[in-house]
Amino acid sequence: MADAEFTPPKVWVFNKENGGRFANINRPTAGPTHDKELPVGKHPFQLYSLGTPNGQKVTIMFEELLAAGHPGAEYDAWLINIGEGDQFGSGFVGVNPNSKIPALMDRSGPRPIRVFESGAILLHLAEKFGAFLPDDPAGRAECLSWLFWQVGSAPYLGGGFGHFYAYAPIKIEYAIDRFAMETKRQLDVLDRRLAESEYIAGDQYTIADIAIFPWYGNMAQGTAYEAGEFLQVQDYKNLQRWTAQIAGRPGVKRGRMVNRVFGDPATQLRERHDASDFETRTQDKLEPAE
Ligand SMILES: N[C@@H](CCC(=O)N[C@@H](CS)C(=O)NCC(=O)O)C(=O)O
Repeated sequence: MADAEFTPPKVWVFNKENGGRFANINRPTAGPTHDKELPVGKHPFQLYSLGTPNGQKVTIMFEELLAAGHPGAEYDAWLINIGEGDQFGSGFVGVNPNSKIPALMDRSGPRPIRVFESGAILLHLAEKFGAFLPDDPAGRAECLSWLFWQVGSAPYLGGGFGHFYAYAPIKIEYAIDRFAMETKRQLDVLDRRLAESEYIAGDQYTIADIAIFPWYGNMAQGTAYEAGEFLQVQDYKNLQRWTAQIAGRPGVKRGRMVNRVFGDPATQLRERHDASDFETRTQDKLEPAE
């Protein structure tokens, strides 16, 4: 097999035409590629994002905060099209030097505060509103442990399993086996935890659930990378119970729609600038079918 015989050269060379699904946006350098200011709307929070699992964590958090009675959590959600390279515009890089969605400007105080990394954004908002983060030391430690578990684990699921199973230009048995095994191990970690407690961090719904659901709930529903059958996700009964429970929450249903650019047009609210947008500005209403 040609891959097994590959000998790395002395010095790695960037091959733009590697044939992978995201070859057009991947590059080995950071920093902006062009000047572009970011728009600013009327609300205290300005979110620059896209409805991928990492993006959904933050839109679910905002919708849950609003549903829980925190009107100060009103937000504008602007669309960042990562396929077109919007994440490399100078304004976006100013908010997130790592050029990845989601990125947040908190304009609720005297000076704007930038926050990047979805886990940091969830923690920032939880602390700001005193919501979805237990305040007793043991509950807080459990919640943060699972939050950081998610941030550290999901790259094996997405960048590892998802990339080699669904996006790589060639199917490499070694890579798919390695990351399928790790993904199943992670699903088992969650399944065992959810046999012990209703929610991830205990008996309360927290930012740990909000972080974990968009990745592992999508996986449990079989929608991520269309790998439900391959990974036999229905076997994880406690994870399935929790997934159905979280998916039914009104804030989660709304949060999953924001900045979404795929699927049923009625589920796509590409930009969100007002609570009423869910009724009036979904894609089926903006571009009705002929
Ligand atoms: N660790 C980051 C990961 C963010 C991330 O990987 N974002 C992806 C979309 S899900 C992205 O913006 N990719 C664009 C790129 O890599 O150029 C977080 O949790 O916020």
